Amino acid sequence: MASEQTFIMIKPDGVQRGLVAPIISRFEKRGYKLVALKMAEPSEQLLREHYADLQEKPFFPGLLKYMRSGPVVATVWEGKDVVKTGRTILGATNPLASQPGTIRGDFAIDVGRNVCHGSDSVESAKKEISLWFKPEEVFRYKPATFDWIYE
Ligand code: YYY
Ligand code: MG
Repeated sequence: MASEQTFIMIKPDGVQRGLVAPIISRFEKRGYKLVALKMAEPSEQLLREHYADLQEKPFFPGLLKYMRSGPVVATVWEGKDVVKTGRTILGATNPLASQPGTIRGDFAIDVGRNVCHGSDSVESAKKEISLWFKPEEVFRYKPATFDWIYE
């Protein structure tokens, strides 16, 4: 099986609101494998690279301020179709448009406080993982549950 990876981040509001465990738990329970995790206070430079495609947007200064308002928890998850399914687990960018049962649909209201980030494509996942983690911080292992999750 091709081992796809995605970058999932709990944003400062998610950390402050005690949502680290519930967010991680949804990925674990679904069957995805945690391969990297750390708390960080991202620099402005890192965030400008992370959100490079949004630099010209009117909300960018507010996004930068929000993302630098406290520590975040950065994670990498691995498994079948994890990039697309990860986005489904998070919900829509605007929490008010997110279905109940998704993280944003259950835990958030405003788009500028949407508690989590997830890579939007396999290509951006690769870019984001290499931006936030050194290669040796991303682990390789076979979980004991593997054959109970994949046929
Ligand atoms: O990938 P995702 O986080 O769902 O949305 P993006 O379009 O990449 O925007 C990144 C980030 O920017 C979003 O999670 C909140 C913020 N944002 C905003 O504050 N106002 C908007 N109108 C759009 C996005
Ligand atoms: Mg995005």
